[in-house]
Amino acid sequence: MSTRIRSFEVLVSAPSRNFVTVRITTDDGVVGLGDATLNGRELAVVAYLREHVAALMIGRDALRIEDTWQFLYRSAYWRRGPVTMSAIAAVDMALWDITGRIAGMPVYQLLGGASRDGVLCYAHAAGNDLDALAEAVRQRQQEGFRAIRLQVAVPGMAAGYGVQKGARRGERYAYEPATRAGLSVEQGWDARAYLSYLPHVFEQMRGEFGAGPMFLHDAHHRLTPIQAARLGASLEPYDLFWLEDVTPVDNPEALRLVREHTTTPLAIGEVLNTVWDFRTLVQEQLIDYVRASVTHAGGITHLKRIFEFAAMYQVKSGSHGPTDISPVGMAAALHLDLAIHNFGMQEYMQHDPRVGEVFRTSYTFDDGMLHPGDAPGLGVDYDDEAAAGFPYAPAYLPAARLADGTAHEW
Ligand code: GCO
Ligand code: MG
Repeated sequence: MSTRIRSFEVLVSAPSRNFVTVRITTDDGVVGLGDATLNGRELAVVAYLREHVAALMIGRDALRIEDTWQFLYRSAYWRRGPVTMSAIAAVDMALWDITGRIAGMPVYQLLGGASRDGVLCYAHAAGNDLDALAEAVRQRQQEGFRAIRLQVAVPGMAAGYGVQKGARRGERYAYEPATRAGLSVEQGWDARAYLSYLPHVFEQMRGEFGAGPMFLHDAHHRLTPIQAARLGASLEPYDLFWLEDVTPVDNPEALRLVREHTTTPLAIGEVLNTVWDFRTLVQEQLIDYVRASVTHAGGITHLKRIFEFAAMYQVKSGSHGPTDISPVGMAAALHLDLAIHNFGMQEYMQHDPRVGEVFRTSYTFDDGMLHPGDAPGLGVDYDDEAAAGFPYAPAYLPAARLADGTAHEW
């Protein structure tokens, strides 16, 4: 048996949106997949992998997962950042996949086995007004979701985060931020209007749906720390499962102020990539959920490290799972979610059906919970023929501006 790496491919396809996939094959023909999709900056990671990683991987032992992670991280010399950490993540996932396939076991078994029966996940509900939002919530509940993220357009504001222009009511795929229609679409932002409207939104939704469903909300880095503190405090009566990305996390100390003013649970981290980025947030217990993704935070090996670090401080996991994480990244997250002790919640935005033509998955959804399945490895296969029908096309994330034209966090 030879577990040496024979080929290293970087595949780009766009079934409804762009995905970057690493495929590693051993001498014996065992194949492993990894997700390297960095929304809106996809080709930077492709170049990193093709030009700077591929040659280093040929001939290495695919079973040396930890050593490969350390080698790629340390030998790059330059530290951290989304491009590097997504590239390393994809290689790491592919090696776990290969190891699982050789062992004949799902990856979660290699990670210590299942710590729970399934993975609690939340869906998105978005609406252009409160009626549309309520309809979306009802639909998600009918689909079986117990936890739902609520986003709504704010009256008087050109666009509300999380709602796509022209989205049909209740539409499951209503939110796909990356647009192919030319360059970045610009949206308006008005924090005063948002802050006074949001408590009313949650009051209405609790009134309509009662105390049962778990509700979440994402402020997408748009508030200053004191605005974030006010939002958290004003939403306390509505019992949020978490309030996400209330303020930009370039400055983690800013969360101290937010924390002093509210007991609404806080989740942060989808733009962070390493355990070091989480140090202040976790050690000072400034957040309740680590929102990093397996795709952008160094793969299974490194995200596990981040979650275990967080566990020491009673901080739980909250893996990022938007549509810009491919089914390979999603599967990797689910194996990890099932195995770790301090699991909190998994985001499950659900891909467009075309994604399933390229990526054949084994994970299942039932009664509000996901399960990675018991296929060996990650349980995902890539269909080259189908992928050929969905070529890459540049796509951009939106941008936001204040009413006077000032550039703002989107
Ligand atoms: C989330 C997110 C995403 C991001 C997207 C950016 O909580 O799911 O905020 O939807 O905007 O992943 O690429
Ligand atoms: Mg988010």
